[in-house]
Amino acid sequence: MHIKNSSILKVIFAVHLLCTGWLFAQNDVAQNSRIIQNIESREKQTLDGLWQTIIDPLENGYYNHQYGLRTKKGFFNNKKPKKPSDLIEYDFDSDYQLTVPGDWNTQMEKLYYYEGTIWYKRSFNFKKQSGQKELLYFEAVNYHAIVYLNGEKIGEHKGGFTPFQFDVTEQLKEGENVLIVKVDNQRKKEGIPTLNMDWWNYGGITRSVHILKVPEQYISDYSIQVNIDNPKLIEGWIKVENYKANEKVSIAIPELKKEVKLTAKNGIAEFSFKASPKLWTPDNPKLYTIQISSETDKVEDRIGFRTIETQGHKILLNGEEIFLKGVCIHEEAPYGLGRITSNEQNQILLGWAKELGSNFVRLAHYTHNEAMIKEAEKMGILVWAEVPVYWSVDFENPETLQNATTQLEDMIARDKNRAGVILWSVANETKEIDTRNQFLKTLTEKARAADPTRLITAALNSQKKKGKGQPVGIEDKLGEYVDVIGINNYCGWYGSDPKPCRDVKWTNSYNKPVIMSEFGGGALQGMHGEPNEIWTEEYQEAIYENNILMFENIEFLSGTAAWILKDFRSPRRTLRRIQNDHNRKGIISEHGNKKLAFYTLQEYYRSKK
Ligand code: GCB
Repeated sequence: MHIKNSSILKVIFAVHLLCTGWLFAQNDVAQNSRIIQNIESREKQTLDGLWQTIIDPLENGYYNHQYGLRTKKGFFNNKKPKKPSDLIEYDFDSDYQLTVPGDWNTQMEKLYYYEGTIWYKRSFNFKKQSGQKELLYFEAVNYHAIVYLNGEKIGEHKGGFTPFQFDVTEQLKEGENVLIVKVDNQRKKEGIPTLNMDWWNYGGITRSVHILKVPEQYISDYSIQVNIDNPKLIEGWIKVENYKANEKVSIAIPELKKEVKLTAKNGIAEFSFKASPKLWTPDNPKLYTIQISSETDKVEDRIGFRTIETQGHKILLNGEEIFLKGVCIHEEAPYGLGRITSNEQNQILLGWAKELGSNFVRLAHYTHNEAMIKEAEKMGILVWAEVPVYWSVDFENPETLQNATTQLEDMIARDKNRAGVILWSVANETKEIDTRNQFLKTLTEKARAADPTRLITAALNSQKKKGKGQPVGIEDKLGEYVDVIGINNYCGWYGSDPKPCRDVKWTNSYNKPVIMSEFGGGALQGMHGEPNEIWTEEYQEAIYENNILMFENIEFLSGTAAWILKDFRSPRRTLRRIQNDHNRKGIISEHGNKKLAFYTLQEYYRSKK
């Protein structure tokens, strides 16, 4: 859809939204996020560091022998023997320790393949302050977290890659507090992701945990960007939690000499004002300091302004056509393994993407850490952000849809102010069946309702060859619902030799841009041979050379994202002498060594306008 000038489509869409009740929900969803915006600018107490843990594969600390829920004997009570004859069959304090943030699989050899429950316990001192609220904020826990503070259950969360928070003002005590989290990363049919995937199911409290300190009336959320039709208008809203009637708020952009005073009605102040910011581009990723204040609170952010839209087969950034020169990234640490735990690791991965000549990354296959998105934005790299609706999801299950929707909305809520993010992806390689079409249609609608300003996409692999020597056709029904079509296509790897790829032609049933959202093949870094010898760097290089020739023949192509920047761990990849539990399609090895294909793609991206 050409977002800017398609007024007829807009009217049809609005009527459709009205009929389905979405239009009324639009602002609610966008302004009703479950998490506070911009934790970076908040005063906080960190709960990172060593936690005491108990490995509990049978969930013995949660269920009794009859599989009833435990009460008094639950591990969440953190009981200690009071007299010598007391029988208590667990003790956090003499058990293993694990570091937070971090996955458990790479911290202890015996947890390498572990999927199940581990209990985490952290004691900490806290100083209460009157007039202050405390929010317990988890940046991510994979997958199911049940959280107890001082023996009381305060909530639970499912989904391994999005943040969640609890207001713990009531439960938090002056002095010592005990926080216990049951973390379970067992794969479930109804989960998002589901049972089957091609990455390591790293378990644990994988990202940081904080206690955020906010005033009683606080700025919980805001949205700020230029109008998508008019970049000389800055607009958005500010939300105050526990607001007073007619709370005074303001927004200032000192560099533009702008300060706008507002009154929040029912806690929300909407704004729209004229300004002429320098627009954010990959070559000049300009960010402005923004100050938002209420009567009792203040936050600061760094914001970029840009427009993004489609026009036929083109993607336009600030009104100008852009070709997305990209690479896919898993959130796995460079030079080593396991989940990313520091911003330096984000910087290394994105630095490699830059060196490749990329202006774009696909952050596969789930929501990456917030610092990664911010870092990409600072470096001038456009972002495709994604939820783990991957392969064989339980499309008939309404709970699964609810879970996917929550993950999508939470991702959008967290990153909606990032100019670098241009695409929300709702799915990867799902089977073209009616239940999936309905499920993903709903997700595209939810994404659009939460954020009508960005493009919606999905990575498809349903393209079909129409016969020998015939073109490959993009006809998937989902093409109707997305703005940009992602195509995963392994020409030269799965089922064909590299050479014929150069002659493959494509057709597109939709007047929409297409991104080749995955392509490539495997190679063991350092293994050399003939270009027809599988697993050699030369074979992988031949795949890249021939795919690049094919790309030049696809006139509706508006971007490519190679699979993948770095070799990553996957238990699907069992071939011991080559894979050794790694997907070898990286153009860089897990040790940071570049393969030949890196330079082939670099040459293409450096020459491509
Ligand atoms: C795909 C998937 C990706 C896999 C990749 C592969 O199509 O989207 O998650 O890792 O293929 O290596 O086969």
